[in-house]
Amino acid sequence: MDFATVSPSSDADPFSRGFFADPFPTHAALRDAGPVVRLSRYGIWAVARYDEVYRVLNDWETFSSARGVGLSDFAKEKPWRLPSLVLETDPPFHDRTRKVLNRVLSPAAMKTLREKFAAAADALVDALLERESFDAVPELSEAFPLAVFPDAIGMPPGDRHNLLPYGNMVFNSFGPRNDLFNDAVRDAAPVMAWVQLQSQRDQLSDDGFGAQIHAAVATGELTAGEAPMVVRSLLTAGVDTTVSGLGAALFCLARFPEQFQILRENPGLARAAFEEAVRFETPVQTFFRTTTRPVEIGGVHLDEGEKVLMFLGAANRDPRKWDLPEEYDIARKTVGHVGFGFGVHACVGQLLARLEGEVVLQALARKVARLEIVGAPRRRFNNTLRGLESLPLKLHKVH
Ligand code: OVV
Repeated sequence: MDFATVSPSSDADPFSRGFFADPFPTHAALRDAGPVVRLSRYGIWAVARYDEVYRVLNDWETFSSARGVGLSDFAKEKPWRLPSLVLETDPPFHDRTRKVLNRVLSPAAMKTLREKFAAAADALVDALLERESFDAVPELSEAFPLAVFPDAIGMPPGDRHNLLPYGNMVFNSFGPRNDLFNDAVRDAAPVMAWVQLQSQRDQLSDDGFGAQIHAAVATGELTAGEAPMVVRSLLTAGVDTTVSGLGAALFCLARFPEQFQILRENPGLARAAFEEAVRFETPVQTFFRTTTRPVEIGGVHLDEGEKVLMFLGAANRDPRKWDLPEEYDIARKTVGHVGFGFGVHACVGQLLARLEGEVVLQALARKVARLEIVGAPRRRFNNTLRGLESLPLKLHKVH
């Protein structure tokens, strides 16, 4: 293709507070502008329609992760942290670390955790039912992952709260060097050192995910240097994401009370209700890829070495793909949503995330008559994650 193609362009800033407060009109405009759109502010390409997001996710040979899945191109800029051995790699190198994580986070592994997680969810909801009202972000959507996930990893007690600012930092770092990025990484050194220490074998119990990752050194699957880095990936990707996912589910069920009543009548829909919240709110809103060759998307030519921004949240509400995408409907067939990505990099922790979501929503479905929002919810702004800072809530008891 050596003829000029006029490609759609947008001056939208998808990393601004105005956008984060209400991304949906811009999502619609980007989808309607064309299958691929130039974002003039950043000199990058973007895909916001379902079909193109799906295509980019599923073609790792053309759309590489090894040059970083944020705006920064590792071929041109030094990464701000040591690149992840799973997120920021391509096959075949990627598949070695991925294989270990697939095993550690397998369906069989989830089975061993279910009872413990369900008991923790029941206890937390029971305690919150005794309260007049509470802030569901710190006291439920953050408290639950912090109560179960560090134990599942086998982390030592104490300091576990550091996981939240650490995740916030890393997810901000995928964006441009705006104030969110700069504020998040300003005091990064101590928390980075803390995470590195937590990732060492001698810090971890003998029976958690951490020890299981380190065991892959003995089998020759990982080197001794790689194992702590793979543990780091769990510590990075495992908390803020599920916090945002649980917050999304609570916010949905509180705003759509008829859906909560459907869930109460059939607590077996808890997993579906969580999944639909992941589609509807899309906790991880965006990731980038970098083109490894010249490629055409919908008649538009992209050069090699171009950053492509995938709007996962826009794809999950694309009316070309979904019926009534703006409705939270726990009976919807959500199969195919891209809230956990797709392809070789699809969320490796998605079974754990679903387990957490399921047990919390089951506890609510069985114990709570109604969720009432008792104050103004506030958004938390992050370059990658969509979530809440505050959700004042009251749980009404079943009588
Ligand atoms: C999916 C994800 C998000 C953030 C960090 C990582 C992975 C990692 O592997 O470090």
